[in-house]
Amino acid sequence: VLDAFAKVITQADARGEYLSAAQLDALSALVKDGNKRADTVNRITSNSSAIVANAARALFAEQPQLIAPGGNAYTSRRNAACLRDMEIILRYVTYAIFAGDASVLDDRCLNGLRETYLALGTPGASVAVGVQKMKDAALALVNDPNNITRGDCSAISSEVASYFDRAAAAVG
Ligand code: PEB
Repeated sequence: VLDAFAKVITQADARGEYLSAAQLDALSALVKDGNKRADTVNRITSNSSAIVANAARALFAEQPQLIAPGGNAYTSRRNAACLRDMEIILRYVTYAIFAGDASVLDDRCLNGLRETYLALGTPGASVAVGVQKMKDAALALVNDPNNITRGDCSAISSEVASYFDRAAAAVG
């Protein structure tokens, strides 16, 4: 598991080089905007149950075959497993946001997930739709107009979006 600092240091060390000016600038920007990152993680984390439940409800409304007899999320056991999976993915996305790096998401959540879903007969494309719905909810929180401090959240927004997109692409 790497964070944004460890990633850059690992890369520089592999070449036996000092950190470049561009790398130092990028890491300094990360520190400067650290409150946006922490606030983002805090907002998503404290709304995680609603994010997961709403995304799953919307997914099942759009794809009712999932919860109909024979569907992969049919029976309360499988329905619960589906909600649990969405919760796991969201949790790893929040770790990646805080770390500023996707490696924790890749290594501990997405690695092998496509194959797991193939083996289970779980439709990965549907999971990807659920992840996109969580993304929309998360971005709405990040860009909440009732921000305590109004500021430019475009960089953190696109970074947040990229982790959800990465999760969706890994299974979809
Ligand atoms: C991945 N999901 C399931 C299983 C595993 C995962 C390993 C099998 C074991 C179990 O049931 O617990 N586990 C999960 C994950 C990590 C992990 C992400 C990462 C660290 O350790 N079914 C649908 C929807 C979708 C869904 C599209 C959006 O129709 C999910 C939710 N996952 C789903 C379902 C099962 C499952 C298991 C329904 C149960 C399938 C079954 O038992 O037949």
